[in-house]
Amino acid sequence: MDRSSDRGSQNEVPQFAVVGQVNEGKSSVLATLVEEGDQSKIRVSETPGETARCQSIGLEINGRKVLEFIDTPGFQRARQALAWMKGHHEKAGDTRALVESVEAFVEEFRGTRDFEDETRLLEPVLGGAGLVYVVDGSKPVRPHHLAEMEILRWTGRPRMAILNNKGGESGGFEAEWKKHLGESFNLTREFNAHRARFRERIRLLQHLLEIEEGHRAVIEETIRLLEREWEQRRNDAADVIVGLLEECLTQQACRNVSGDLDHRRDKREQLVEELSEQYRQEIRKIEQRQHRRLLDIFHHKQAVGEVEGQSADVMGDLFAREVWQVLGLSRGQLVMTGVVSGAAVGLMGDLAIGGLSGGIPTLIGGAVGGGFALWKGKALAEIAVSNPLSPSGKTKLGGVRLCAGPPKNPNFPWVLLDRVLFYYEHLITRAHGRRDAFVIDLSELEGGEGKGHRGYSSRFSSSRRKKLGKWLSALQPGKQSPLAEDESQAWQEIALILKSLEDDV
Ligand SMILES: Nc1nc2c(ncn2[C@@H]2O[C@H](COP(=O)(O)OP(=O)(O)OP(=O)(O)O)[C@@H](O)[C@H]2O)c(=O)[nH]1
Ligand SMILES: [Mg+2]
Repeated sequence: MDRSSDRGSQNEVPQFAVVGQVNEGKSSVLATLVEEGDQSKIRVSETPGETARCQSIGLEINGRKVLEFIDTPGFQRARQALAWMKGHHEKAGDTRALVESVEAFVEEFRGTRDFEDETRLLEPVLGGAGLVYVVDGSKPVRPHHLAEMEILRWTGRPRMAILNNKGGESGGFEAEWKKHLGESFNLTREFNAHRARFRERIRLLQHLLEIEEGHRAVIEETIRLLEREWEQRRNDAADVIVGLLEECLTQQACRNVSGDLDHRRDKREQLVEELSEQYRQEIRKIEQRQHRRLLDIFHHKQAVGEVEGQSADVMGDLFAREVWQVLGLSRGQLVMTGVVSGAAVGLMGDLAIGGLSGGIPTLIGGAVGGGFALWKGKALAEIAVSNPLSPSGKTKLGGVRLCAGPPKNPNFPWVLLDRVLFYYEHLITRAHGRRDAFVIDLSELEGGEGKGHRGYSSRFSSSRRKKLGKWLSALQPGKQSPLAEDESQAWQEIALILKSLEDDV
């Protein structure tokens, strides 16, 4: 067994064993650190003893393993194990190195049932891995913890301790823990398996560097690569968001119908409702598909359950009235931004001249009442149904071509943008060690003081709203694509927004 501390030439991947008392959150800490949300790859469970064997988990960047962690079974009988080691050490006349008693212990009990977990977890440590000791700082220090710390100290390996506060904000035992850990570990740091984010992951890797000087070059390179890869993810996410808005704002659901429709009001209404629903379904699908791409970018594919091959809905319905009440811009902001989309072009024009002036020839569905009153209550997300082919509304065969979409409410692009930003923020703040369902509850926004719009867009600076607005206004069904310059400026704004969300959290 090679246990030399300078183990590993430059080519070798640094190895760290994650150890600790059973059920303290070792596997969860590791899953968060290496971003592994797949339960079949790293098992996390409330049942103690879930990790029964050592398992090697690589931290991979661009398909290359840069660090190796070993998830280990938890200590179950640390006090008895330490007693055996102490006895062995005394028998040897106290002159041998402490680690020799740890080695003798593993030799003695390997393959037996007496100290199955202890021998398994100590093997990689004696094999040369650095040590990451995980404790739950929300619970008090117990005698078996002291025995674990003592055994780990005896191994002589570089070691750091992690306080994973399972109980939430502050368990009140951190000070006590730090005192004890300070005596046996080179370094003690807090890292929460359920709340740690990108920056904290990077910081933890930097700490590994402090205890494993021998691997400085590899770890520094790893941190650089991770930083670069994170930036790439943000850029990819900006692409997805631009794509989502472009696709949704230019989408319509169309159908050719017979020409006598003008005389059949009930049939017309039914058709308008069918087309509107078809349009809503298509938009929901686009939104879900693009959200899913974000899940992939942030390695969270496993966080969303599948229902018959479709990802389960994590955000509630896009067209729900409540969503439109809290997301998007206020009336005043909309007017100032001058953003109009699709059918709202006409309505906004009417608003500008103080009310509806003879209606809009292309609109045949729903009431076309006065201005913003249209977008209250149920009608908040009402879909415009239009005939884009000819002013007369006739197709060549004497039929009529009806198209549904987008919603009349000019807040549509901003609602879409706010939703995807919420999604993004939840994604980047979700730790991979969590195994509960990924749910975003927009009703959280409904609480608090006062009413009104509480999404991100209503808090943008007016110059940001204008830049985005210019691009969004050009995105309309059947219209030419926006100017490349406007699109590129919008992309940059979105990338900046994403960056600021990372800094805020
Ligand atoms: N709330 C909360 N729960 C946590 C945290 N870390 C771990 N848990 C929970 O604690 C339980 C045990 O977590 P594991 O990661 O499986 O612990 P382990 O130390 O690997 O357990 P064994 O492999 O059985 O020794 C699971 O139910 C986790 O979801 C945390 O930071 N916060
Ligand atoms: Mg485990």
